[in-house]
Amino acid sequence: MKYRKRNFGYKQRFLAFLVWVVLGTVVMPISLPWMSFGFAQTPSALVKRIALRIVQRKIDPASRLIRVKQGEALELVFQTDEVVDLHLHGYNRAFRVKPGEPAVLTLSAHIAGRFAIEAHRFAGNPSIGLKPKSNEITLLYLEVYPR
Ligand SMILES: [Cu+2]
Repeated sequence: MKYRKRNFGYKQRFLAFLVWVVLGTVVMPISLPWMSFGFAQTPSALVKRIALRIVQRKIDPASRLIRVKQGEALELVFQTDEVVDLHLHGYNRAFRVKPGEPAVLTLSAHIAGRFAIEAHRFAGNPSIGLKPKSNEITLLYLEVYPR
């Protein structure tokens, strides 16, 4: 009887070890990315992300007017074919965008109104026939509607 009991205990410990191995190698690696994905998804789902591409000193006509509601969280992702200094009026945000390096302007649209996003300086890009230029050019408008 004593021998049987000891044998049963060994089997139990072996089963517990198997469960531990299965949890560690299969269940946790599968569930952890899903858990973190869930946490990351909650705040980013509330952010309005808008891609904006500057080509030959212009924004695509369909994207020249951004309309949002006051209080909305925005991510304006700029791409460009030459180095350009941008300025969002009203919110007074100035930033530089370089080719091959998307620049993200994060913004909480708390001020209602119509605001120009201007290019203050283009650095030029000889490979596509662009000379440096320092005029202020309005590329697009951001319209923030009151709640
Ligand atoms: Cu400006």
